[in-house]
Amino acid sequence: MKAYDGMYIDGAWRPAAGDERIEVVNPADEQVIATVPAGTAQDVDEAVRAARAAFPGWAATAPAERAARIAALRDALAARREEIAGTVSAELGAPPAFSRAVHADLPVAVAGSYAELLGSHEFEEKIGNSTVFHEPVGVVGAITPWNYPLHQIVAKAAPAFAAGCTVVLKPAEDTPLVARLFAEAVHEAGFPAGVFNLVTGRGPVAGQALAGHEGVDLVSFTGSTAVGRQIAATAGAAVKRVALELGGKSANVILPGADLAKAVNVGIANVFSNAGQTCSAWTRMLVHTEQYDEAVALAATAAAKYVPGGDRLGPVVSARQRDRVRGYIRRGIEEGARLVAGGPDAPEGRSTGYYIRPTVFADVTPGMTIAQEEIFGPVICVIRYEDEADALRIANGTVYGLAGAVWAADEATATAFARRMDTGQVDINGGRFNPLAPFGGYKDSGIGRELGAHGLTEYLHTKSLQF
Ligand code: TXE
Repeated sequence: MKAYDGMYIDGAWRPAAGDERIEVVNPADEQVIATVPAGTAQDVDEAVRAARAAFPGWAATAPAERAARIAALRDALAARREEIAGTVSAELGAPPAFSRAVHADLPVAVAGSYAELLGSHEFEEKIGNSTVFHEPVGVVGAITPWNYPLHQIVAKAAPAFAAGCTVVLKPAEDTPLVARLFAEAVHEAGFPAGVFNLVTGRGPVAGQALAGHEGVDLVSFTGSTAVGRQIAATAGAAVKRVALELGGKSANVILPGADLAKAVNVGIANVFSNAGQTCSAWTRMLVHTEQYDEAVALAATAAAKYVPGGDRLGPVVSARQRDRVRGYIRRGIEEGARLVAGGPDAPEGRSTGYYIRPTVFADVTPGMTIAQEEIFGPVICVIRYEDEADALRIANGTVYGLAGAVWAADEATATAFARRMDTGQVDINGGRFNPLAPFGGYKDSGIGRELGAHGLTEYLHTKSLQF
């Protein structure tokens, strides 16, 4: 077990103000693998001061200089691929192949996209007799979750750096170790002191202090809708910018005429990867009544390939999340859904570790708790629909609107349906992930967009000069 010291503030590791520590647990074997300091309001205050002091200098740099630093950060992250993947596997429990391909490589792609984008992004435009300048908003307070721990950090820090903002990060208490690696990479990339600062700590202490700090101009939060609401209320009262990426309950709509086997198999992989801990996961599979039984059988077969502790399915992050997910599975059974795979008990041979049996529910009706609330585990609900209008009503019938998928015989049919979905992004017939496409939610799934040029805009003010 390793005891890590210090917070990364003003370009150096310095001792935390208090003595309290956070234990980092490996969810695969429940062993404590490390401890990190639990930051206090004092640590947050020091970090915000450093970020404020660094802001004017960083805001004044040429975009090409910021691009060079972000490119160096991308390279420093890429050079740490194995260390990052190993760390995320240890603190989140993700299988090694997924840790490399997604947890380590996706942030490299996102950082790279901002280095590139700065080559062409216009921070100035002419509108009639006005010149409009796009200027950095100032100090960003970034609060991130544990599910894609490094990606969530880079999706905030890279566009903030690109815009000319400085950052104070409070990462999730379950996964602070990869955040420390990120700070090392920032340091190595040669960012000026204070442009990036890291305070590890608990949400209600360090997180709350950061969200409410008067020296923070924008709070960017990814996490639960409940905490997001609190943060938005605090930010609103202070007339502070806020960006929120919250939960989801996305629909995978399989229209008649689609390739059913492909739609079900890709849909299962989408939900069960990362042990179901993906906010954009397509956790409701909507199938036409005539294909329903076939789809349920295909889903059960596909789910059987996910063996807890195997190379595709790790544990969930914590005992708390395990209990939460199992609670939802029990609730589904109580409310009358039909269990066709998995269940609430510990998987065979896995009494240690926070493992969940990959679970497929059939005969789920749209009003059931498991069809409405975000479960955040390897659990999928297969829901029957009668016609397209019914499918659309069900797809739009939750408080969330983050992502989704539509499968149809042709792209035009799928696109027409997707345009009527109240959701931020939809994959058409298994469309490929695009790191430049805006990502974010409608309804209770959030405010604002991350990634690409839209993500950069979140961190910019506009100022117009009239001539
Ligand atoms: O989230 P929290 P939790 C959803 C998912 C999951 C549920 C609970 O459904 O089952 O949320 O997860 C910090 N002031 N998502 O409890 O608490 C906290 O320290 C300021 C979806 O882990 O929202 C962490 O850094 N900050 C999601 C971050 O908020 C506070 C990803 C997220 O933790 C705070 C994660 C406070 N009062 C969970 N309280 C997604 N959208 O991807 C906590 N935090």
